[in-house]
Amino acid sequence: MSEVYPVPAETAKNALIDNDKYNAWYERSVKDPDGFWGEHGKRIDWIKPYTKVKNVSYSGDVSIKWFEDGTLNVSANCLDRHLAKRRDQTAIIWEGDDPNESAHITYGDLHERVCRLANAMTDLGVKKGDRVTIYLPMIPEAAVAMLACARVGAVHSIVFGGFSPDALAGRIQDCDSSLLITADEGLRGGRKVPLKVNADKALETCWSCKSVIVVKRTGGDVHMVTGRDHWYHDIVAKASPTHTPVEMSAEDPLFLLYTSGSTGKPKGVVHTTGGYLVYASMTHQYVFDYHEGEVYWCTADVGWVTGHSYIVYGPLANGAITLMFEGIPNYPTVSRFWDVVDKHKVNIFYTAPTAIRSLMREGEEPVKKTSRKSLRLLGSVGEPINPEAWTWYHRVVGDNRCPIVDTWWQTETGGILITPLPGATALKPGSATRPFFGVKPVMVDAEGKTLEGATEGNLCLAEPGWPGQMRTLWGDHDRFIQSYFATYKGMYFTGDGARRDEDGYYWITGRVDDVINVSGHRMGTAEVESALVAHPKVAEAAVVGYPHDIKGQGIYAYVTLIQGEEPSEDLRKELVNWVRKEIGPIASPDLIQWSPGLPKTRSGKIMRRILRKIAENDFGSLGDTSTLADPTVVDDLIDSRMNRG
Ligand code: 6R9
Repeated sequence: MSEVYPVPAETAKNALIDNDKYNAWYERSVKDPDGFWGEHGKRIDWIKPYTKVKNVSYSGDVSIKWFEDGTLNVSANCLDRHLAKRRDQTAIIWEGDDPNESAHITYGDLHERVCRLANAMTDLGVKKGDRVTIYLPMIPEAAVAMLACARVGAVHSIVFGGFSPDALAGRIQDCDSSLLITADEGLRGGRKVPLKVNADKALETCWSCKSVIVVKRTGGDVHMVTGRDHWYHDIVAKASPTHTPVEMSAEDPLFLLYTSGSTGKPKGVVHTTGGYLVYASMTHQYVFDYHEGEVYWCTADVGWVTGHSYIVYGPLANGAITLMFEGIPNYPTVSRFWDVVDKHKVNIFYTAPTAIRSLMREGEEPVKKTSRKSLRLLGSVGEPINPEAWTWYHRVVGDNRCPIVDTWWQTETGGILITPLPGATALKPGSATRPFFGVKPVMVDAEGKTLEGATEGNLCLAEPGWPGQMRTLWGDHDRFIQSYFATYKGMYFTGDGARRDEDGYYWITGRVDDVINVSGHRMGTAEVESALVAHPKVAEAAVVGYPHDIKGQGIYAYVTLIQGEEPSEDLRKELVNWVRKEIGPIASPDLIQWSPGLPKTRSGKIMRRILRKIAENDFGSLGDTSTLADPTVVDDLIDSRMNRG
């Protein structure tokens, strides 16, 4: 039995939703989705109100539509509608990498900046439906660029600033972006990131991209291509500060975001306008129990879905104060997070387990020497949080006072799906607890049989569903159906395994497909493999995850060299750097094992189950190895395994 943390009295006093309300709302949301979402859809402003609410089918061709005959503009919802009341209220608190740099941007300022960029983009020929790739550091211009796209009806695709030129190029090409918005350089932990240099390299192979807008962040020397490249500050200075938002249909795409799947090619997840915004704003309000005037900080990067829904769209749709942080948790010191909390009087703090674990390693003193008395609620996202990290977060960071919302969701789901609500849910360390409104988790076994009661299995989601769900994969609806709706008929398969306990609480156990989760970043093992085999000395590679103290999972690569090549320390380093260059630093293998042979079935399939076990240093229970073409390979691999911890 795990320890239970009841709702603290202080939280219960002001909470938006208590347990009775949760139960009543949940029941209605799954029994009468049209009634429930028909009401809650009104939390945002519509140009033309919807008359239809839900039109969803998880079978056949799979079609997901919400509020389909309504029209709206997301930027108007995040900005214009707040101006009467909040023109002078802070929208974004920006905290720079350098602790001496920060800024407050009001709703009025933000509105003007977005209008100017929207006009400048229009002058560059960007129209409704065009794709715009954003490759920016964590600076306010990133939010401005997103909202300017939404304002003119362009579909943004943000590429994380840590990705390589090749990864950026692939994502620009896949959606034929006509505009790229980037910066001269990024700044993280005192180090410069050569964004414009990377962008120039990427654009050598991107014919669709006709214009580049460059934000001056560091003032570093960059090459500007005449006719193609424009300084952000020049074009916005010339642009008009007012702009009429473009009327969009609820089901027009708002953004796409590439994420890793179990094959090599990243998937372009498509989110649309109306349902996404309703869901992002509603979850932001209720999961974080957001109250007027509170300072809310999500430490994610806008390059990930968490940054989209919970730094920009959810909070701004709610007229909240959202903090945007350019830096990293351990620069200039390991107290940085808590210094920022004190500096800006942060009330709600949302981060990833990997950050907690890395700070936990530094001991309590760097936390305890800060006040943190403004904190009221903590959040976690990105990977399972181990109970040890959870209790440290609760005790040391939250001084036993702040509830923790462990929020489970995915790029594909647009918003949080399984989570505690602070005023309603008793917490169990390590459990994401219960479903949000409209979300119907179903546990199935490998054969697709539905499992009832306390059980363990694969996590699927059944109808009715929630309006923030992805609609398709960019340009590949078949892959969308195959990836998510083909494994278990009539249900969305999450790719995660889970346990449901006797109280109906969910415990996410991690991915059951070939996706690994490294420091909360999703990585397809196939992506790392294809980067490795692209190296001229590599014949074959197999990549699996293994338990890692800080990162959650580390990347373990088995590499077979081509005939005549000898393993060496230099080659190992070369391969690590190669993968960094091909994909980005987040994909660097932690351990590389030289493998003269890989365990294969007689039909030539690599038996990953065995490779996973060896990487986990758990080779006592390899299971059935009788189908192996050459069972002696396994003994060799065990003998030279890299993880003996
Ligand atoms: C939001 C985000 C999605 C995958 C997901 C799961 C893991 C996310 C989690 C969690 C356990 C949580 N995950 N939150 N696992 N507990 N609270 O992270 O999206 O980058 O698409 O990753 O992350 O495995 O399937 P994304």
